[in-house]
Amino acid sequence: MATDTLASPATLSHTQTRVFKNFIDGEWVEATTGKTFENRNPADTRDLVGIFQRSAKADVDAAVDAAKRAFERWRLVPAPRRAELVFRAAEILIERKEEYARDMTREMGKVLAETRGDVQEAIDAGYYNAGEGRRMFGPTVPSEMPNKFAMAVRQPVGVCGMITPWNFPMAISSWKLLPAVVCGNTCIIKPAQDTPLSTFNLVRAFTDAGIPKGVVNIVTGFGAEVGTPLAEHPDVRAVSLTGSSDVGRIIGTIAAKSFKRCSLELGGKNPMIVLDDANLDLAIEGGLWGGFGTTGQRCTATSRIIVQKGVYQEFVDRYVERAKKLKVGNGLDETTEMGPAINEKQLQTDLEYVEIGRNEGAKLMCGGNRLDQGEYKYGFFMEPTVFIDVDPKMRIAQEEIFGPVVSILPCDGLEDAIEIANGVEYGLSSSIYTKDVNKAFGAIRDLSAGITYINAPTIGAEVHLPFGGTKATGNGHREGGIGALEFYTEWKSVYVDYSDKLQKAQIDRAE
Ligand code: UN1
Repeated sequence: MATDTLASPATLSHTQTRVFKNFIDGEWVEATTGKTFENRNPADTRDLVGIFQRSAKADVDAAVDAAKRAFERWRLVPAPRRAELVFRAAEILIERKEEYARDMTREMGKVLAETRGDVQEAIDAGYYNAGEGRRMFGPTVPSEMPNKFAMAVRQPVGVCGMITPWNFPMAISSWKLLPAVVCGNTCIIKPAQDTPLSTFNLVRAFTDAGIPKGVVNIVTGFGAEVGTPLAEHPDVRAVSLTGSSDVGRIIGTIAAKSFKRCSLELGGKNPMIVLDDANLDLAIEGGLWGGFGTTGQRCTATSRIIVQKGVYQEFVDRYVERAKKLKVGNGLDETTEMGPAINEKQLQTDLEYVEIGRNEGAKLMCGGNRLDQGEYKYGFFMEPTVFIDVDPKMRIAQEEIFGPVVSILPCDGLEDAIEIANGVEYGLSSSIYTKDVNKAFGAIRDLSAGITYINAPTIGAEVHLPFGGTKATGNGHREGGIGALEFYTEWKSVYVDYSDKLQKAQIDRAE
């Protein structure tokens, strides 16, 4: 496959700050607005990670135009060839894993072990989707009539718009881009304004692997200025968003008006149930990882822990003691266990929920404060926070906070726990700790969520299984594995009549 010549994605200004341009039609170009925005390290805002283009509708239009032209060529490249390119991009990511993980920790704050995992998730998605290039299975079925052949094949949808979040800036971009490209679509991606660099890095791997021009395009900027025109564009046939339920409502409504495919991956308020017979050591370990990993900024975060009364006190005592000891700091330090919030606004939201919880009468057992002295001075840090004796109706037990604030709720037993678990508007992930196989299977059946873990917390999805949720978590689509394939392809049913005569379906019935 021919490699397109590409200009450098970043240029050095006189201050040595890297300036990143949009990537449209195989060229790195400035936004038509002439405006830019800064990407700063949330652990230390003195650290300027890069300067990015503040784009507008005209930039989106240029990218869609390029993607539309590229689609006519790309859809004709055999899927196994398209997949080889994705495979090569994954191999490039392996070589650059450490560099890209460090870039990601700098731009979004989570600890290095986790940003390495984020890059690894894109690699996994690369390998999985590359394999899909030789599958893309469809049904071949018998026809009702003699001498007639019937099958259904997958065809690409066309130009796809992708709006991605800051919490998994490479992994979630890869969940969208990689299957879309293997299926023969062309793409415009608008990364979250807090974390555009990791998407650039992913696309760099693509360009270095030899992706033809126009197949993958990046337009950076803000939601209303880039995301909205992208979703509105009549030539964009599919829109995939991972973000908040509020933004999901806006994008879903826009897409519905022009009958676009639309995949929405939204909020969560994920419960972890701990029954009396659970391995408590394991449950405490899991609850800490699920609650405070990524500073609680996962849509799959374990934000509610529902504990049966027989072990409630012991669980609370031990969990809180451990939470207090978590090492908060800059994620580039290998000993740090929890990084900062992504930005000032998110930190303020987290702190507001602490106030809300207090006013609702939940018992604050640890944390609740901003950390702003010494090493924390220039970042958006907060203590790991645990509320106990939380009532299921309280706002801290109902609303997605997206921060290091965990609510612990007591329950009487499995039935009660499931009722509490299901009593929220979201349904992304869920989990139960028990040694009783009957109870585990009961929970698998009855928890209303797209994902259920047994004896593990609510985080840790693998790329080859469907990812998504029920209720307000989305609109029924799934990413990952077969789910992505469903979204990025259209079915075409094909009938081949080799009887040499007119056969009428439903009418000609040989007796
Ligand atoms: C998210 O929570 O926003 O399952 C995505 C996980 C990760 C992906 C999370 N593999 O926790």
